[in-house]
Amino acid sequence: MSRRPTVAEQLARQGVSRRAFLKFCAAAASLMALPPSMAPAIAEALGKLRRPSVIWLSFQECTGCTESLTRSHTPTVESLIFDMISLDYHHTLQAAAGTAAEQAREDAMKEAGYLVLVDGSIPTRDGGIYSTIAGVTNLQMLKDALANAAAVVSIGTCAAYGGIPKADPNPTGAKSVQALMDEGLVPRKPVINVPGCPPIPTVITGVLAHYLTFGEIPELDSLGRPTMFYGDSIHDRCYRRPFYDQGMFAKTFDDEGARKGWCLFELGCKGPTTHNACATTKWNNGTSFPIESGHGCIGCSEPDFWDAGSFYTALSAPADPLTLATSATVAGAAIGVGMSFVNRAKKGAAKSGHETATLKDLEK
Ligand code: FSX
Repeated sequence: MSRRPTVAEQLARQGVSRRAFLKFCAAAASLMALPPSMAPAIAEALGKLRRPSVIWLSFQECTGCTESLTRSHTPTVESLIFDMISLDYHHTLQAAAGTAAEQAREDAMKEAGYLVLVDGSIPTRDGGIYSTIAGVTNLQMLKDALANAAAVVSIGTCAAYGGIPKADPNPTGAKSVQALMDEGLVPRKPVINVPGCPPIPTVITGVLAHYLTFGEIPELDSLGRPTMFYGDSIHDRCYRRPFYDQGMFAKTFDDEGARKGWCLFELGCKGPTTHNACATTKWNNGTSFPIESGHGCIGCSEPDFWDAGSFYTALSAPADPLTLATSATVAGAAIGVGMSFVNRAKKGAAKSGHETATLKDLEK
């Protein structure tokens, strides 16, 4: 097998200048929440790195994760990152098809130490027959791919926690990658969960950049998510938070409060119990995120978000014990909820319903 080029060699072949590479490293440092002064060290590490082989397996999913990734604008950090790995197999993006594609996957697995990226959950009922590729069940394909893998990145909530395919009644017996390892159905390897339905493209590439640069799994939270991107709740970083703290809530999606950008908590926003980087990294090249577009967070980066009740029913309180135990800021948010209700009680304006009169009362 021919020697894989280093990242520096690969970029030079593509005409990427040293200056552009350093700029990229500064952006990568920022992505990984590191100071810009780390850029030269990142450049040195990445420059010497041989492009690792990556096998991307897509199982039971909607292709939203790949769609998300391809919604990047070139030239971007995302596209550069993908020049840094050897993406040897990806159902949607690969040029090869049929036997040639499957041969590429098998060839990539001959050299140990590759990275496996998985999107989609894995059906297990009836021997896993509900999703097959080239006649091979997803379960068997994952089992084979993990045998010589260095680590696996579960891209999207389906791969990380089962996601929508696992939602009640889960007809295919869908499971996450981690669940299969815990049950001994596939080889155990280090797992990084990058949930979101779909995940933010910058988060996917940021996690890959970290793994490539440091050669190790980043710090993870108790749900296997990198704390650099999932350490804060949406609520912690939400620009509408000052309204929440003052008890100023939109009551409908088109009332006066909604028009003024007030907090969407009472319209069902799951920001206080959801950990992700949407409020800081944002979407569409940093343009916006759902709350900025006027809709509450649906909590898509949390396990079982689809079965957790209506997206439009308010959380009674940020009561998730895990959240409360691990996030002092969210504990502060709980106090914020209490304060907001006290404020409203004081003002005698805590009427339920949809009329803007309540909002006017609040402003008295
Ligand atoms: Fe799941 Fe991804 Fe949601 Fe869709 O691959 S996380 S259904 S955006 O596509 O897996």
